[in-house]
Amino acid sequence: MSKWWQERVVYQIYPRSFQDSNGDGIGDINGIISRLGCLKDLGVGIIWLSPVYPSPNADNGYDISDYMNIHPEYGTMKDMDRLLAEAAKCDIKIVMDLVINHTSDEHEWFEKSRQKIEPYKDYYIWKPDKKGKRPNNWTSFFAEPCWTYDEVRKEYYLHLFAKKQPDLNYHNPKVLEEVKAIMRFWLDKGVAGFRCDVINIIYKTSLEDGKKKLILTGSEHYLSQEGNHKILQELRQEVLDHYDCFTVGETVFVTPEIGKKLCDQDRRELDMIFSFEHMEADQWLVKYFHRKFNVKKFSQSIAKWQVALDWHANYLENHDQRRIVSRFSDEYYREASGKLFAVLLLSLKGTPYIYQGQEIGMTNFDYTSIDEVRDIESINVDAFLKKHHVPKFLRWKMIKETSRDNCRTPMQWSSNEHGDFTTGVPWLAVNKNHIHINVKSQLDDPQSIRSFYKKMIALRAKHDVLKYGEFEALEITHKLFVFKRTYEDTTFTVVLNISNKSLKTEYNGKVKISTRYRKQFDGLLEPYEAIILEGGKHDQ
Ligand code: TEU
Ligand code: CA
Repeated sequence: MSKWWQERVVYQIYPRSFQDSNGDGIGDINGIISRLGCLKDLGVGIIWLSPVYPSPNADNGYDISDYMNIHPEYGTMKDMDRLLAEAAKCDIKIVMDLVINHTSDEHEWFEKSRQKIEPYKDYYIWKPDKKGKRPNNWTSFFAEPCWTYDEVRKEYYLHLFAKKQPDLNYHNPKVLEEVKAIMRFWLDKGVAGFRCDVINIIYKTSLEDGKKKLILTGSEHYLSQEGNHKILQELRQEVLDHYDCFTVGETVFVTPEIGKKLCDQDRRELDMIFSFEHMEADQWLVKYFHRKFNVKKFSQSIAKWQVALDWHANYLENHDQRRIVSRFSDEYYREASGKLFAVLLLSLKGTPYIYQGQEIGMTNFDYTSIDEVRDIESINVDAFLKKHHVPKFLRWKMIKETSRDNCRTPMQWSSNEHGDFTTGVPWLAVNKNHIHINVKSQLDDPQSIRSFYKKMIALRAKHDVLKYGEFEALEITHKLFVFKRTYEDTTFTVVLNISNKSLKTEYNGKVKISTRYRKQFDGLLEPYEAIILEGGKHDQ
């Protein structure tokens, strides 16, 4: 039996950059409410809201100081309740971001923990120094040491991300009880589930030194540990099972084998996960070592995960990734590739996640210096490279290619000043190309990328084969990705030319949907052309 979260399309909102309603330059909840009609029109059925909780914003809300409240920058709890009610009227469900690996160092629990006030004393991972050195040799995700010495408690605390994001201690059962209370609080309000931030690293089995590695030394002690699986099972049984909701896990460094365990409907942990492998097709080891986008690697990893899991969380963009039309294509082919990626995303098996702005083909930022960047990860990396005497032009090249701010520039609603994102000064500059890339101009243009997304979303809604069909890769080359979806007696064959060259293929026939409005396909593909061929089970 299918579930509502398999039928619907998710739209991710990064609240800070979506729509400002009061002119302070920061997107907010009332801004979101004012745009619900637009999302409804697109065909969105679920919104995933990146964090809107009180936060000192060291990592834009992924450092939470109060889980059961709303940051005044974004509005009030009343506004949040209104958002839930208004969204429900549009038949849109809302999923919250659950960030429970760490809190902010300004959370009351941490303030008390550093003073050894019970019951908070062991809510975090504290260790004395090791003969004048840090407690172990682990390294963090954010290019800084992952232990920071606290002058109050006179001990080190662990943080796998920024130093303002201390990791919670899941060896203390009280911490999990707090998490359950937070989840129930939001579920009782009517949220439809959670996107669970870095959810496969919350349980640290030991704090021993790790094997020295180029990245994430120590990760063998916390990546997808048995204790982590147990926690997920407990949250499912004690909390989630009592509501009509779903969870999507952001799981880092997962393999298909671990992914299978996490999503296994008998083990009952998560409903689906985000994997990262397809996002690594333009890097060596880490994203800072950028290399030419490898279409074959990209398509192969998508195919691998499609086959491995019964249900997947499919995405091409989010608030941590760069824009696909700039990254996996050439902006010269923005229109064509924007539509091609819409075909890809919406014809894979699983729940599709669209990131704000993706539906109009927004591009990477147009900044020219690090001074315009706000992303803590970029700022830390720049400082790290500077310390190692990397020259400025090279540092900027690396940051420009990889910064998370590439996708955090404000939403481009119109060609007006600041794209109608705000009437004030935006917290992060709006891309100058909002003059020609914006929602308003695409709304009524049947040829626009947005209209194409709308059409693809409707097509997916109509055809079970796109949602539930078996996936089979037919051909993967350095330019071509062809796969087939089969459900009962229907097949859809998806033919994608992920290159700027014209290509001949052996696949041809009647076209169901095309990025070029073809009815019949003769086997010749234009640059970045995508088509879906409809056929019976025994065709091809
Ligand atoms: O991201 C986890 C994560 O793996 C990222 O830090 C990733 O390594 C990086 O963004 C790649 O550029 C989640 C959130 O999505 C991210 O925004 C947060 O900064 C992070 O967790 C900490 O909460
Ligand atoms: Ca505002």
